[in-house]
Amino acid sequence: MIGDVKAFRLKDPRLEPVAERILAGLRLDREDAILMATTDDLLGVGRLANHRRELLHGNKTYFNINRHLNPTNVCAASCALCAFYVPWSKKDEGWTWTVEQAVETTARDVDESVSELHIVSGLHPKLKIDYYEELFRALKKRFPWIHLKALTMVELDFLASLSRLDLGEVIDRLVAAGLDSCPGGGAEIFAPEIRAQICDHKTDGGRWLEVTREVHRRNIRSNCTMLYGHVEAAEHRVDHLIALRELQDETGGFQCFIPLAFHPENTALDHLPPTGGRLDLQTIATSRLVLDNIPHLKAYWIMLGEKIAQVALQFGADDLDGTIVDERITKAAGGSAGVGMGRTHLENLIREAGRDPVLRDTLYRAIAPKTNSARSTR
Ligand code: V47
Repeated sequence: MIGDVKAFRLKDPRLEPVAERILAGLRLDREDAILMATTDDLLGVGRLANHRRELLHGNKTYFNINRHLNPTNVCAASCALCAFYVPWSKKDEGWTWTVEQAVETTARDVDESVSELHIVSGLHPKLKIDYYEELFRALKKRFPWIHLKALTMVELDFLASLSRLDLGEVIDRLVAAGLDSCPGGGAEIFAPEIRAQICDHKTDGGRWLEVTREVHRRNIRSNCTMLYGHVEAAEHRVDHLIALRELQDETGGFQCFIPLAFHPENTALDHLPPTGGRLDLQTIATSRLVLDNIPHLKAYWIMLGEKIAQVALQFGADDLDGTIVDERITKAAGGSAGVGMGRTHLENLIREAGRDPVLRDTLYRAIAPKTNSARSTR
């Protein structure tokens, strides 16, 4: 383990005082974070982030066996960043599954090796809370071992206003129906001037944080995300990270942070270029350094591609997400990383990157490998 600033081989001398602070286990302030996000010394920032990552997780890299379920892509919000939705006025061009259809679609690809269902949808103007209660109950009945990681803060907020219910009641009812934790989507970039350009009609940043507070207050864990590589600047990314860190100081309810690389294809922002590897890696490393109180950082292979996700494991990330199978949000926006990955392939990617794979559940508890195993873990 590095104990001396020299061992970081920093090319940018401005990073040295920050490195001293990192070695002393001290928190980065806004200025430090902006420096990390903007310096040319990518490898220096990477080594600093890797130091923090190895202090937290040693050589372990987590992954899970999961499936995605998107019951509808019909959405009231029409965000410029999104290629997944169809607006209500064109609802016949999209899909909206009944509870039975959603369960049957899930059943095609689920066996007992799958530990998590990741469920997110468009903001459908007719699907009120009773639809989701029924869906969660039906999924739990059919797949009783499965953890339901479902509904972003934006969806919870929308469900509360659509169903004319208090947010707390919405969360309590969904938890009673089987909700186990929440995914981190919809956070995008909190700065109002950026939100106005990428997702102007949805839950604002302050409300996203408030809804999270309500979720965490009920002891339900959630993840958090940041969408980068569109019209934001380094300052917006840093302020977003600091807002997440402040909330985590208060609640401790975030398990994992996922930086999401913007994919422009088929969106209203398709004039923008996709992110490059440098921005991907520097954003991951900066996030690891700023978010000193969020235990895990996910290199989401679907959005990063397999190769950058592997390298990210040396730049602060300790998790690759999962096997997924049917991912639609990134695919709609031109993502080409593939639709699903076998467990063995994920393990091999992690090993080739020099790390030790750990199969986890949604709450980051290690799952013991099955000894009799010729199980389907696609
Ligand atoms: O909320 C939408 C983003 C999110 C695009 O919690 C886009 O474990 C890139 O949140 N280009 C959904 N990103 C994905 C998400 C997620 C993924 C994996 C794991 C977890 C978790 C959460 O994707 C959306 C939005 O922020 N998104 N469109 C796009 N064109």
